[in-house]
Amino acid sequence: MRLSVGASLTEGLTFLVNGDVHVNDKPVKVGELQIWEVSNTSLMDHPFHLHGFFFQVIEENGKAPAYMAWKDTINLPPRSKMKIAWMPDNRPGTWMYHCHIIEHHAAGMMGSFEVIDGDNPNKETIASPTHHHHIIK
Ligand SMILES: [Cu+2]
Repeated sequence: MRLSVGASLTEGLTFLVNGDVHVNDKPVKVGELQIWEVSNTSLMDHPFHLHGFFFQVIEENGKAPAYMAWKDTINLPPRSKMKIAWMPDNRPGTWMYHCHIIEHHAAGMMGSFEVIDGDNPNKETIASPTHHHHIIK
């Protein structure tokens, strides 16, 4: 996912996820490891916050982090990139992530996605990790 800041004639700055505001992201499946790449291409900090789940940063700007820890928020400094891993446990429904700066969140720097029930008979059984690219410009 790409967090970015755009210029808007009417509103000054807009705060974007993947070039858009209030994004509807792809669904994820219960029990399927998520590897997300979150990048900040803007010149300001954006603390990335995932609702309801804890993740581990597995890469910081292409390097292994100094230590592993469970987090639900990480700050993305200007022009930085993090790879995070997390596991959707069995709490299907609509979840969201957003910039933890309330003004950025309110201006649209957020996304929502469905966690799909693993026991649903319509579920596809795919074991490979899903890879989302999220860029913050
Ligand atoms: Cu922000």
